[in-house]
Amino acid sequence: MLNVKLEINRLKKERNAVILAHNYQLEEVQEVADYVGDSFYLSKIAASTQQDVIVFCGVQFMAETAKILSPQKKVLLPEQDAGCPLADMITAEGLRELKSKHPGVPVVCYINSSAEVKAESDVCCTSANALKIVASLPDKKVIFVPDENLGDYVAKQLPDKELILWKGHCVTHAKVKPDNVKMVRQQYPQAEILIHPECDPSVVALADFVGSTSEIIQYAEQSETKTFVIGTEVGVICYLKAKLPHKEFFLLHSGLVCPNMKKTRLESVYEALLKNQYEIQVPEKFASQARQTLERMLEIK
Ligand code: CIZ
Repeated sequence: MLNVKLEINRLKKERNAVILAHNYQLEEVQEVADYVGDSFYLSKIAASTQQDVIVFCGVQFMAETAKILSPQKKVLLPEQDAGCPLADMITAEGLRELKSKHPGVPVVCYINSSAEVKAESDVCCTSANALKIVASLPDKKVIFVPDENLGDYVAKQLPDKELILWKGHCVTHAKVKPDNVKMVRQQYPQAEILIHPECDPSVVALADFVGSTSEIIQYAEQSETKTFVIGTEVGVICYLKAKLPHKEFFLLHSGLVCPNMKKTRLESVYEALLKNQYEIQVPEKFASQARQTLERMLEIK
């Protein structure tokens, strides 16, 4: 019988490939990856990797970002239809319309957006650096797209700024309600509750800590607490359990499972390497502008 993990490693060497996996990927995929992390970390790896091929285990906008930053590399997305409903909630045309109502106001786009939307924006951000990116702009008014919840969180942390928000949201994080937080508080009174800013503001308001996946991981590593309830996609718990076996992790809501992230399996990674599929292409007319938007983010320290 074929040992898929061994075959992946063999093909990876043969193709001179690197495997990047997002924190939301299945455990079996995280295990074969060379790098596991959030999109900010993975985009930096994509921008600097020496390998010829990048297998991006994530969703379309992530693989697209890797291709924009490394245009000379072959970027493969193992599951062609692994999309992001949040990224699909805004179009470049919709953004142009919003910009026309606020001439001269800079646009910050969340990395969960298409190349075309990035091309229409001034600077990109992830949930790990959204505060820093918005704070770095000299302007008081900032257009922030497409995640309304993340934008609301940023606006509350930066009261001197006036954010114009787009009404988009992550359908997975939106499942969590304040009652879920109240219930786990009773069930695990000793636990700290760590919540992603893509959740509704009414949920975020009840958190002990609010942060991106990488910030949640770092917080759990550094905290003295032994029990945590995690309010983001379940893949983060797989990572935390493997990294911190002496601590306990519970999921805030059983629906925190991103169906698109879960499309990629070990077999998909194997097939991607074997058949060189599915290659990401970004039309140059968007790619060069989108690259500037991403590079501005990477330059902001
Ligand atoms: O930035 C990312 O990768 C996303 C989508 C979430 C997070 O908090 O890491």
